[in-house]
Amino acid sequence: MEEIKTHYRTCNLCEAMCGLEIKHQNNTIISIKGDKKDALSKGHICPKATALEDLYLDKDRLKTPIKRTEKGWIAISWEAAYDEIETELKRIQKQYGKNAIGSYRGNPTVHNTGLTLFGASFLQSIGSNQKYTATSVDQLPHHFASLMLFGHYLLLPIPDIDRTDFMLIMGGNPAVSNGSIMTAPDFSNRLKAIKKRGGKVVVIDPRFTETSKIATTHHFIKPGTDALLLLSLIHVIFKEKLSDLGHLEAHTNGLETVQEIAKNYEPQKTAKLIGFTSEEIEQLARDFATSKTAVCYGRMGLSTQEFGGLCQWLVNILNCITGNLDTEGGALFTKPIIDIVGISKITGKTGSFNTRKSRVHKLPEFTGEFPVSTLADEILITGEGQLKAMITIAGNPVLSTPNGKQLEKAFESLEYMVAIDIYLNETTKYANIILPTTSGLETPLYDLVFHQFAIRNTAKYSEALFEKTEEQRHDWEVLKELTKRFSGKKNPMNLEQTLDYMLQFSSYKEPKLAVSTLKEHPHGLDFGALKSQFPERLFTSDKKIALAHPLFIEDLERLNNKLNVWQTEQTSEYPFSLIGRRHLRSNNSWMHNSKRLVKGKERCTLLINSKDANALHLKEGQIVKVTSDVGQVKLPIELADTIMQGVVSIPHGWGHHRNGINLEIAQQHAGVSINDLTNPKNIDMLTGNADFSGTKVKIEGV
Ligand SMILES: Nc1nc2c(c(=O)[nH]1)N[C@H]1C(S)=C(S)[C@@H](COP(=O)(O)OP(=O)(O)OC[C@H]3O[C@@H](n4cnc5c(=O)[nH]c(N)nc54)[C@H](O)[C@@H]3O)O[C@H]1N2
Ligand SMILES: Nc1nc2c(c(=O)[nH]1)N[C@H]1C(S)=C(S)[C@@H](COP(=O)(O)OP(=O)(O)OC[C@H]3O[C@@H](n4cnc5c(=O)[nH]c(N)nc54)[C@H](O)[C@@H]3O)O[C@H]1N2
Ligand code: SF4
Ligand SMILES: [Mo]
Repeated sequence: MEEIKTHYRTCNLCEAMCGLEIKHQNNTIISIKGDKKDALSKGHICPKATALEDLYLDKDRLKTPIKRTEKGWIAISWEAAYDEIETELKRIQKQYGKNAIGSYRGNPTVHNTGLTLFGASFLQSIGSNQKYTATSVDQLPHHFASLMLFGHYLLLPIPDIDRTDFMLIMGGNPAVSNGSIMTAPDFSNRLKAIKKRGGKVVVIDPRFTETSKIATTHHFIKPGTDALLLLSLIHVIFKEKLSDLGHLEAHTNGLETVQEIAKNYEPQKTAKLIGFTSEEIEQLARDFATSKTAVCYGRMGLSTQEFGGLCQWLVNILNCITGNLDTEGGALFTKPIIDIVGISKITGKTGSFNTRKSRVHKLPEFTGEFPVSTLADEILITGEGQLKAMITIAGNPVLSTPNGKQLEKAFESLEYMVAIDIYLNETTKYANIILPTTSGLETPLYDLVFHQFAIRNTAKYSEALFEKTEEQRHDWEVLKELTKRFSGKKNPMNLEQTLDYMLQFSSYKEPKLAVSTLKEHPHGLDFGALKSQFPERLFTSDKKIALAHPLFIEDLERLNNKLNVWQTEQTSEYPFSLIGRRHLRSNNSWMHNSKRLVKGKERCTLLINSKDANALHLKEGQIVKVTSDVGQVKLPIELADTIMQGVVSIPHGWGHHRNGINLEIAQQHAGVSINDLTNPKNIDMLTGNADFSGTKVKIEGV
């Protein structure tokens, strides 16, 4: 019997980067607990951490390549898989051109070092400009706003939650999601600490969420109207002369323009449409602006709406004009040891917009990718430039992007498809070959992305806990081999060498940074709280913040037109607004195969206000039919007063009843997919991001 050993690593399931302490013996896990000495998380974990064991042991998780044949899926060797993929994709390139191969990269791409580091060069070797990612069903408006305002799409403001006196949370539920574009492990206690030091937390959300429960105040808001609320808050701040840019006074452009346009949004005009009173808006504006420090944080619910781009712009404006941008207690910018933003001084990759348009719907490119809402049409609609093959990497777009059913048809029609994924699921079942990679505890991890979004500058490298088996490959090994086959060039570096190479550019010199140094610090290294970095850190050519970028100003016309529509809104065939919700024991679509995470009360329910349910004569637990303009699902209802009247909610990532998948436990808890109702035509026309917060639906008892 081997002695019991302790392994320290970072959990890679969500953005919180919690440190784990794992006791193990003879390749068996004895316990997974929070690492109290972790530089960032100080012992916090959530229930998903222990599911890393389930992921490791999951019998359904793939270990060797599989190929779809007429007689079903068969295991094949790595060599045979690479050979076939090379032959088939090169055939397609020859016949239709390089742009006939599309790619979609999903959320775990940014949670796995190998996928983050080696994915881009693989796609470069394929040479297609048809790239898609989960960004355009998530945070694209954040990147868009940062590119326009600060000149770099990754220069994202992070709320300084540990020092702020006032936090305004719009469209985020970090008590459950554990924070996003705000790596803040143990968010709930950090929030409670704001209140303990005499500060306030205000949540604005169509649902009284788990975050609302621990906040000071919660306000309902009509889905999709946040841009109006933000404009009205800004209106009041200017009108009452509460604005003060502090140290950024001399480093902005366009302040007068913003001030001028805000004049049009007096609360008396907007309040009713938003679901507030004008007094409430005025009070909120005053509270925010007069607080010693304050920060507005707008997340998913603000990005995935019709005016997502305007929302994220206005969040920055609100912080900036109250002296809370780039300041302690406000929103700050990080400086991680591997500084992807800083490195762009060398690479020049600061982001791009609208350098070309998508073929079918003429949607703008953003930093090399097109909005995923247009993917199905790019495959289904014939013509020059049509997609004939797809590569998916760690993504499940059938469940996670609008109108999953249409995407299924599209995938079915492809000539060839490859999936780099660990499961045979709703998306990968359409692949000809699935290439599985090591996952979770079998992988080394340096969080390239989330150190960039964390509330403190820390650094940590985790070694793999378990050796991969003979048959398994790491994601970076798979990507390297494929890259070699398509580029003809061999990359001499492995994962650690690549990280070492990047660490040479670090601005931190003490201690001298290399993977070996990081290995000596298994609990991570702390480089302190975030600091003010403007104007030096700005990437705009004049080193000023472009407060009134013309793209935003022009887009206001769209909002104003909508304002008129809202003012005259008649009764509709689809009277309810459908929003999503997350659960602490779910992780998008792919963690439902863990028994300990899915057990208990059914979670994929339609949440409806009891008054609305009464009016429709619906009873708790009853099955209802939910219909939108693209589809229909049936599921049980759950009555609650925590959701605004006229709004209903279904969590995303479910719908495992589809044929041909191999996820035994998930199939027993199938649920339905909200994205069988969402419409890819609903997008934020400014940024191209999907707009699924507030999908119009009707509800009938069955
Ligand atoms: N209606 C609605 N739709 C939404 C959302 C919503 O709130 N409402 N949320 C959106 C958001 S924020 C996001 S990020 C997207 C997520 O959208 P996706 O990224 O498309 O979906 P995931 O469910 O994260 O799927 C992850 C895939 O990666 C695979 N995988 C997991 N770990 C690994 C690994 O280590 N290696 C490899 N190779 N593969 C792995 C899984 O098997 C799964 O197939 O969904 C979006 N869709
Ligand atoms: N447990 C768990 N954690 C996760 C994930 C998970 O699936 N499960 N997913 C991870 C991922 S990929 C991401 S991107 C993050 C997302 O992290 P968050 O942004 O915190 O995500 P949500 O919990 O979806 O919160 C969105 C909130 O917006 C509200 N909302 C909807 N429409 C509107 C609107 O029009 N206006 C306003 N003001 N609010 C609105 C919703 O009610 C919801 O409370 O979470 C990550 N963490
Ligand atoms: S909060 Fe996120 S990082 Fe922390 S243990 Fe849970 S899933 Fe892992
Ligand atoms: Mo996400």
